[in-house]
Amino acid sequence: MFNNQLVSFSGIQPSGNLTIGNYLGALKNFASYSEKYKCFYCVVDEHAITVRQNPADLRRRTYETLALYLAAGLDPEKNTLYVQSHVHEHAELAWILNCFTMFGELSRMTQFKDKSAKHADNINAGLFTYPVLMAADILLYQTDVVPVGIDQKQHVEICRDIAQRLNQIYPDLFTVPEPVIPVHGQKIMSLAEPTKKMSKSDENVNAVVYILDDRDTIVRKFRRAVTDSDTVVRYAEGKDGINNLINIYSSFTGKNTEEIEREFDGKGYGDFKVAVGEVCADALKPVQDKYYEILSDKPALEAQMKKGAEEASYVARRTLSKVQKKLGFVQVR
Ligand code: ATP
Ligand code: LTN
Repeated sequence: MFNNQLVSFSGIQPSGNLTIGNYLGALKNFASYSEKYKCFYCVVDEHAITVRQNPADLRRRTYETLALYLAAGLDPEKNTLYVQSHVHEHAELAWILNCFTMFGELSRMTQFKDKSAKHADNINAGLFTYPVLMAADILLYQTDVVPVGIDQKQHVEICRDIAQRLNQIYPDLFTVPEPVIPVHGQKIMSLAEPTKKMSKSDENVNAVVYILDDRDTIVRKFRRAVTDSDTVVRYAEGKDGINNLINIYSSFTGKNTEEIEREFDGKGYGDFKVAVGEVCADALKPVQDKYYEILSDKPALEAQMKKGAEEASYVARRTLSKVQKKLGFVQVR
């Protein structure tokens, strides 16, 4: 809660071009909280450096990710939109939370295991304590709900464990947050290997549909999507490719599985793939148009970042100060 309002918090790493997985699993849902919640949406650049980043790319993507937040319909008057490294309280609270997080529990995080396998030459301490910084992000704002894709559920759960642990020692320190995971967009799979999550860091560009892909590219990628040898559009166990396309179609149109199966009754996979590509391209077009307009005005984006950081800092400072006081740090301000 913040000033008697429920709080929504989420973040996206500026670690690559955003995909329709990021859009359907997270970004698209952020705006739905704007009316009822106090919303904080952050570009988590400090999380991104747990994997090596080229500085020029990181800088450019930080602007681009913020521009996509705005283009996806997040009104900066109703939402606090900012960059994580602009609010130093995130890193400070993360240190404190590190001292209340166990080596064993961090060792069980599946994202750590996956990323360590993928970046075997750079298994750094930041990659290991990544969930602690994420817990700091969330807890600093006394967050009630965290809209994320299902891959982040385990991280929100460890954040809850950390909050509850501290609350037991220092009563009423933190709000314990809940993850909010969309039904159909919770895990969009790769178009080339539908048992794998669609990821912005995938090297195969044909496996991934980017939010900024043009119409022809989107339709072509869906046409080439890997499916099985069946022809009937039906959601069924083991049909990972077609299930993924049904989920994507459902997320973009709001139609449920039965409606979709009925709509494509008697039509083959080919027609369905083109239809998925078209609804995806239609839904992304307004976001893309707005994005290019926003990105063309860098000073305005920077002013936006500054305003967001000031708003976020105000709340973050209050929580950090409360934590420091309860822990026994001397405050002389
Ligand atoms: P990376 O490939 O760099 O690890 P990512 O594509 O997994 O990145 P993140 O920045 O880690 O993206 O995720 C931002 C948000 O998007 C998170 O809430 C995450 O759960 C969601 N998300 C990412 N990929 C998908 C996906 N394929 N389906 C649904 N949600 C997703
Ligand atoms: N870990 C997330 C990004 C992230 C986040 C957060 C999401 C960082 N801090 C706080 C929700 C709340 C990811 O990898 N997708």
